Amino acid sequence: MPAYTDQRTGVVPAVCSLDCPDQCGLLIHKEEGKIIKIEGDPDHPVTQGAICHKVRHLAERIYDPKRLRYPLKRVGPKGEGRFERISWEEALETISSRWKALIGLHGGESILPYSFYGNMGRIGTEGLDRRFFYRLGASRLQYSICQAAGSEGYNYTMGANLGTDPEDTIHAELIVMWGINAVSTNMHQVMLAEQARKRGAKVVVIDVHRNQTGRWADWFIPILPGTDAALALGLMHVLFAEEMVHEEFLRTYTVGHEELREHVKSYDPLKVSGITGVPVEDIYRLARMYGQTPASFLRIGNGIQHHDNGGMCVRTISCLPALTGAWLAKGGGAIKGNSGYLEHNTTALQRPDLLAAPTRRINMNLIGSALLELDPPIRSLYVYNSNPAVVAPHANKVKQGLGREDLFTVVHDLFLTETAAYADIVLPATSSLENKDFFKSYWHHYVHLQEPVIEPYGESKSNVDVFRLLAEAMGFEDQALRDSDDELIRQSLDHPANPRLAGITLEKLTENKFMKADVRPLFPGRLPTPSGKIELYSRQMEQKGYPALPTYTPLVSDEELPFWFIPAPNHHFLNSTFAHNDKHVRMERMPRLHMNACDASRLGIVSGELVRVRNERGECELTAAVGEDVLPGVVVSQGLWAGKAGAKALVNSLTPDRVADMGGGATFFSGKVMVEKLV
Ligand SMILES: Nc1nc2c(c(=O)[nH]1)N[C@H]1C(S)=C(S)[C@@H](COP(=O)(O)OP(=O)(O)OC[C@H]3O[C@@H](n4cnc5c(=O)[nH]c(N)nc54)[C@H](O)[C@@H]3O)O[C@H]1N2
Ligand SMILES: Nc1nc2c(c(=O)[nH]1)N[C@H]1C(S)=C(S)[C@@H](COP(=O)(O)OP(=O)(O)OC[C@H]3O[C@@H](n4cnc5c(=O)[nH]c(N)nc54)[C@H](O)[C@@H]3O)O[C@H]1N2
Ligand code: SF4
Ligand SMILES: [Mo]
Repeated sequence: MPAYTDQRTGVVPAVCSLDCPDQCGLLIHKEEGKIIKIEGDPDHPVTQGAICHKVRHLAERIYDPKRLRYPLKRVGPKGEGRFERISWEEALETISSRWKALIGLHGGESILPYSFYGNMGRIGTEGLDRRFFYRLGASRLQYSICQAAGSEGYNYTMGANLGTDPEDTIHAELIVMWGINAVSTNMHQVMLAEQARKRGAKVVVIDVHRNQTGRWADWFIPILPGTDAALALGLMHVLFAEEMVHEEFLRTYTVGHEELREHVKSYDPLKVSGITGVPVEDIYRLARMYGQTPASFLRIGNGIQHHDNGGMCVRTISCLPALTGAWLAKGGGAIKGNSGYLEHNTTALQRPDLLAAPTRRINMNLIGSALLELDPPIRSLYVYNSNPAVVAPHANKVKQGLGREDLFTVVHDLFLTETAAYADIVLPATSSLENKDFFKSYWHHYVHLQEPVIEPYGESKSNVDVFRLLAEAMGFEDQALRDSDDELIRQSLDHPANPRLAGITLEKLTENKFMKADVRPLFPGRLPTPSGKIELYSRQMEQKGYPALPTYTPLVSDEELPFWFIPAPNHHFLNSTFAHNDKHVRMERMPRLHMNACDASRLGIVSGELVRVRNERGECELTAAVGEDVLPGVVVSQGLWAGKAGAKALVNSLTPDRVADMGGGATFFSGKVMVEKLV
């Protein structure tokens, strides 16, 4: 079979590599070897031919003249962005000689890899890179910036990231989008909900911001930040009090329902209304809707878990479907994440045995403090698949750390990002359409194969290729660091411990491009919790010092400032990806601050005016958008702006680097700020 790269003109299949639950099947239209159009694969059961604007315009990013073509070395001060072209030989020689010297003097732990999911391909993102840094004996990164707190919380209740099959949610009769801006961040869940709606389902959105998802809902419920656990407990109070619980489901599939029944007596709607800002009658109305609809589905978003109390909040909400037995109805239940179904063989892929002795683990949410304060210090940082200068909390601390003269920094990326501006050496990365890799969604149940569809851009190289070259330059002779792409994919998919992947092989994927895992409904069945049941009461949590029952804990109020600040994602960027691409910046227009009309009029602020948002960590300038889309005392921005348009709009300069209650998670949405007119 000819390679897709040889096919100069025509349509070839692909998969979207971005950190987005939808993981779409794509069709790439080529002419003379160049991409001219990208569309959704109409034959993919979840994509159904539809994709977002971001990726419809992905070719603008792939052929953006600002894209990196060659390795670079820094010639100006750190952060300024002045670089000179060098060869790959010089780049590899510089890196390996610096690292050999550092390892000799200070040990491998003086080097820290920093990465996330700029590309979700498994061999390039958590494959050969892990092998390489294990072999190097580097400090290890705790991957906690995204869903860590919520996953841990959900897992105490359900045992793993296992939820409803999204394709079944067309049968749901009530859909609650809870802390998720799905119109922007999970558009195919919205398409599925639309199908359910046509059959009569109602859509409820619970959010601190009436954004496009709130506007799309049948019923939008505004809530105060960080109070969702109290709302969930209030709903449980009414469900038990009005006998709307599924007693048989509770007896058969849960532990601790008697304790929970007692416990939630104290969360009466009056008290809960005082905490959440949700009117008492709305709490009753929602509880009755939920209690009287067998096929109710909760889509639990990331918003609620980027808070000090985020883990417990998700743990609490995830108990709700057990009360009504919603798990038994087709399309009922909940999704926080579904990655538990598609587990591949991470031990074979990542080879933790290559690490000779345990090394320290560094929470990525604390990267600023880690660079500034750790003893013994981090002396070299290798960044790939991530842009920490923009995406990590407490950005001014991060930049100060990256600015350390004695820190040897290497950044591998497609663009000269804000992080790359601090690098000593910058390496050009291929886009996912130039590589081979396999992909698994953390929401739907499909596994995808990506084969290169275009030639590498300039001298750019994939993550896997770079780590193979670095291994060679370091003199590492292990076969594990020389395995081919195909071997890495085969080793990952060969996982007898997960029968759901049986039959999904490299060969079959090459033929089919995507395949659905063999996923069965959770009930009847045994969950991977200690008891095998849904743990409404969790001994595990008790042993770790958490309350054993779902509980509401108020946010940490670190400063006496008037506004909760929620810097959420936007529609046309993906985190900071696309924030450097003119087309996407134009579509998004400008960085805004949504505020309530009462607050704005008190401060003499009108829509369209520039305002300064600040706290003790930093400040930024945003354009006021005044109205009724947020409650008084709450301000919301959208998007991780970067490049020129984002020069003064670095929202993470304001966010706290406290860690959440679980998983070492981030608390992006638990900060406080003041807002003033910019005169
Ligand atoms: N267009 C686009 N799509 C994306 C991304 C992107 O940047 N842009 N990012 C991708 C990634 S990495 C992720 S993790 C997901 C994230 O996508 P989502 O799961 O949607 O999570 P967030 O967008 O972080 O937050 C969702 C919502 O939570 C709300 N929120 C904040 N605090 C609270 C609270 O205390 N209570 C309630 N009820 N709501 C609250 C916010 O206003 C926001 O509307 O999206 C992915 N998809
Ligand atoms: N204020 C605030 N901050 C947030 C969030 C928020 O909601 N609010 N969301 C947080 C969340 S949920 C997440 S997941 C993080 C995400 O943070 P990051 O993972 O850092 O996401 P991006 O900003 O998209 O950066 C990804 C980078 O990887 C590069 N890249 C893409 N493909 C490849 C590749 O194949 N190889 C290499 N070497 N590089 C590649 C891209 O060009 C891009 O610069 O941000 C977090 N930060
Ligand atoms: S970003 Fe999400 S919705 Fe857009 S194409 Fe990729 S997977 Fe699909
Ligand atoms: Mo994320």
